[in-house]
Amino acid sequence: MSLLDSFRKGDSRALSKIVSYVENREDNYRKVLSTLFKDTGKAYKLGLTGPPGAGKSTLMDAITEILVNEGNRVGIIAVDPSSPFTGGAFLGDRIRMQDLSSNENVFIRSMATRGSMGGLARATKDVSMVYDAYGFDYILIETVGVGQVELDIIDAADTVVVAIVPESGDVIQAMKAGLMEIANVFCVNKADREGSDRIIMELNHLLQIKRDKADWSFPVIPTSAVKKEGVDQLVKAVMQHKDYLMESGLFRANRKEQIRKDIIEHIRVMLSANIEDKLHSGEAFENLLEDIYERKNDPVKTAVELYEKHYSN
Ligand SMILES: Nc1nc2c(ncn2[C@@H]2O[C@H](COP(=O)(O)OP(=O)(O)OP(=O)(O)O)[C@@H](O)[C@H]2O)c(=O)[nH]1
Ligand SMILES: [Mg+2]
Repeated sequence: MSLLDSFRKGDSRALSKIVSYVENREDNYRKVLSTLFKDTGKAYKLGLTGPPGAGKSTLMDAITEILVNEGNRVGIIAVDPSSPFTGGAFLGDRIRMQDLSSNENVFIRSMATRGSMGGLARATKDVSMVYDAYGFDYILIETVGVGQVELDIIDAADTVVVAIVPESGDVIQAMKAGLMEIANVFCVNKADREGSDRIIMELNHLLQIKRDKADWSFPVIPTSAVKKEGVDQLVKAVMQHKDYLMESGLFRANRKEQIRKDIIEHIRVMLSANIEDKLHSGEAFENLLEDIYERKNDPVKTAVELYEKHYSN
C-alpha cells in the first residue's frame, strides 16, 4: 500500500511522514500538496498568538481538550520562529502536551526556523494543508507574536486569538507588534493574577473604535489556562466568530484571499529558485559580474536584460 493510501486510511505514521516530507521540501513535495488539495477545505483553522510566555501552549492544551471532548479531531502546529533547532525545540510543550499527544484524535508537530524566515510561514501553511486533507476538524497554530514573520504565519488562520497577560506594557506591546489588527478574539490569560481587571478595561477601551466600525464584537475573554477557567468561554467566542464569518460571507472571501496569496507565493518561490539556478550556472555570468565590477556594465541594466531574456515572452 502506498504512503498516500495509508494516509487516506487515517494512519498517523503516514501523516507524520508526509508532514516531514512537505516540511523538508523533499523532491516532488508540490505534487503531493497538489494531490492532497481536493481533500482539503473542511478543517477550521485557529491561530493563537501573543507575547512569549503568555500561556499560549497551556491554552492550546486546554482548548484542544474541549474540542476533543466534543468529538473533534485536532491537529496542532507549534511554531517557534526564534528557535535555531528543528523540530525538537518544544521540550516544555512536549511534556505538557504528553497527555494529548497519546490521544489518537490529536496530532502535534513543532516547527522551528528552517531556511529563511519566509520559508517557515510557507511550511506552516503547507503542513496545515496536509492536516486538513488528513481530516482534522480543527487545526490549531501557535506562534509567538513578536514580528512580521509571526503575522505571516497566523495569516493562514480563520480565527485569530491574541493572548495577553496582566503584566504592565502588554497592551502597548501587543499594539506595537500589530497584534491588535489581526486579532478576532482577545484572551487575557493568567486572570488568576493581579491586574487582569485593569488590562481587560484597557483593552475594552482600545477596542471601542474597532467595535463601532465592525459587525463583529471583538470579545475579550479572561482565562486561567492552568486552572482551565474561562477556556470554555474562549472556545465559545471562537465558535461565534466562526459563525459570524460563515453567515457574513467573510469566510469564503477570506479563504479566497488566502488562495490568491498562496498562488502568488508559490510562483515567487519557484521564480526565485529558478533565478538562482540560472545565475549560478555558467562562465558567462561570471564574466558579467567581472564587467559590472569594472564598471563596463551595471546591475540594474543586467537585471532588466536577464528578466526580459528569461521571463517575458
Ligand atoms: N498563573 C498562571 N500561569 C499560567 C497560566 N497559563 C500559563 N501559565 C504559566 O506560564 C508559563 C508559560 O506558559 P506557556 O503555556 O509555556 O506559555 P507560551 O505562551 O506557550 O510560551 P512560549 O511558547 O515560550 O512563548 C508556564 O509556567 C505556565 O504554567 C495561567 O492562566 N495562570
Ligand atoms: Mg508555547
